[in-house]
Amino acid sequence: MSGDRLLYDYWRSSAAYRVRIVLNLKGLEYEQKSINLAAGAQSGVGFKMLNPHGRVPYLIDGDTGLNQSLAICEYLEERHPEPSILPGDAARRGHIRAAAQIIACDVHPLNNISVLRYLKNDLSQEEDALNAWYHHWIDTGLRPLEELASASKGPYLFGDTVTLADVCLSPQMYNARRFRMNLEPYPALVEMDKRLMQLDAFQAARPEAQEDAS
Ligand SMILES: N[C@@H](CCC(=O)N[C@@H](CS)C(=O)NCC(=O)O)C(=O)O
Repeated sequence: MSGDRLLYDYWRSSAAYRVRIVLNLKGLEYEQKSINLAAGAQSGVGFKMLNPHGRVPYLIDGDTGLNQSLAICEYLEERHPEPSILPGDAARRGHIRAAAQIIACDVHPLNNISVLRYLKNDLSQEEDALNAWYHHWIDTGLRPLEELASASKGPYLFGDTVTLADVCLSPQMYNARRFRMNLEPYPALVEMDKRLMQLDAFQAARPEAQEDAS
């Protein structure tokens, strides 16, 4: 079965990390092909022919090839509804998607590798400016999520079950640590992330557990 499912991946990609978590949560086997983003492999002809967007993750599932992590996660949810990462009624699912999108749409795109390279190489920004930029946009996303985490009646962002919002949270927390962000202002998120990282699906998806980790 895993022969039918191939994830174009990179150990440090937080967008690919989300997809790895969902595949693991749903117990779906998959093979991985590493696209070395640090070496620029995302711009290689072979990968660009497959995925003109030139970014990971990219999932091949049988006859289907898909990019965009949230689209992939929702595709997997529709194909394999249990356990659900979008539980509840339309309103609840809307809230879960909104929290996930704070990270995936409002924070992550501003801190992506190509954006940071553009700031550095084309706009001649120094390391300090890059760090200030990076931390600023993470903070704008983590603040409202900290409120959500504090108000949650369960161990995860939306109560007792792991949802798409948690799937986006842990990779973002990993990323923030990697760029030495001070996480003291977000104690509820730090605790929530610790609980999430105790789950097998999250452990197996963490960057250092990937074969291409260096
Ligand atoms: N919105 C996309 C973002 C994908 C993305 O930006 N991936 C990054 C790694 S986390 C990437 O491949 N970057 C390569 C580049 O910017 O050149 C998603 O959620 O899948």
